[in-house]
Amino acid sequence: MSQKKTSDSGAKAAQPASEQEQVRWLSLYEQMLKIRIFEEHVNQLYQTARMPGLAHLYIGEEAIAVGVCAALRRDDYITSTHRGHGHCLAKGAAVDRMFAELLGKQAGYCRGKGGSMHIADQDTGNLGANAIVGGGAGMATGAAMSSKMRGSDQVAVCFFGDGALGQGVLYELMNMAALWKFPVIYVCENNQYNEYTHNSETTAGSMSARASAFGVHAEEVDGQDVRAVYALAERLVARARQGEGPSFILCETYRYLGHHVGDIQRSYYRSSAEEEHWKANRDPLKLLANWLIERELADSGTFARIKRRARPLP
Ligand SMILES: Cc1ncc(C[n+]2csc(CCOP(=O)(O)OP(=O)(O)O)c2C)c(N)n1
Ligand SMILES: [Mg+2]
Repeated sequence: MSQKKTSDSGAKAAQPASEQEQVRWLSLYEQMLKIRIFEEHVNQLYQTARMPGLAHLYIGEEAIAVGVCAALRRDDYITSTHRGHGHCLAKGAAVDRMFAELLGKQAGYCRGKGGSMHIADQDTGNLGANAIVGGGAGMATGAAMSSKMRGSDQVAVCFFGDGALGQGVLYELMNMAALWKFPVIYVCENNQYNEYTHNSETTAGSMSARASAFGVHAEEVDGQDVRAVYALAERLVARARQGEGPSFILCETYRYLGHHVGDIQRSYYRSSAEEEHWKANRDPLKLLANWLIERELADSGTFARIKRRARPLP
């Protein structure tokens, strides 16, 4: 089975964007910004001791959730992770109910009983975040199996981190999904770290080859380039809907902040120079903004308007 590298969405970029494309890219920018601002607020809530427990922030990785979910319908399914706020928002969750859940309020998605790592929302096809690393794989594969048995054309997406590649259950499920051609897409968010350990110390061999070994179609993408993620996801979602079976996307990305909000002293496992490099050169919002400005599809006024709209709460 193939393992392709989709690192640049530039092929289309040389041509003038249609109005429809412009609207789409601006919408993706707005969704990424909404997630970023949401996460900054969550960090603030933690730092001011107003939020019970911890949260794992998605800042830096926004292009993956947004690019993939933009290729899905509302009735398609996702499963999420401990770092799941971005997935929930990108799939259509409401910001106020998300905050309510994080704050343990009755108005939250799980009546405040679940908190940051257990947000589920049936209305938007979100089968739930999961504190167990790799724990969403069974649910997503099962949802895809159900879709196939019901003769529906719904697709299921399973988001997980590179650390989940160490969970054996993932391989049992990929094997089953490949054999029975389930409409499931396994999206690996390779942010290089499993908690405080670089994955070079935990993960042997090729990540994509682990999927293709089971006959799961595997592709790699620059997870900071939302246009590339969207283009690839759209192609693989269409493939799954047409009954062509499961696929695996390896997204290269980086979390800007700590493993969780309390992880503020990180120098013992990674350098600030590394963090600064990603923020300065590989930021998904900056990359898309620069592309839009270069093509005269947006200017400072456009971004100011988007910023006003993207504020999580009025
Ligand atoms: C089965 C299981 N083992 C260990 C843990 C503790 N744990 C929480 S997050 C994490 C690392 C996850 O790394 P990765 O999957 O790469 O996700 P990331 O945090 O980088 O997004 C671990 C080991 C857990 N939650 N579940
Ligand atoms: Mg990781």
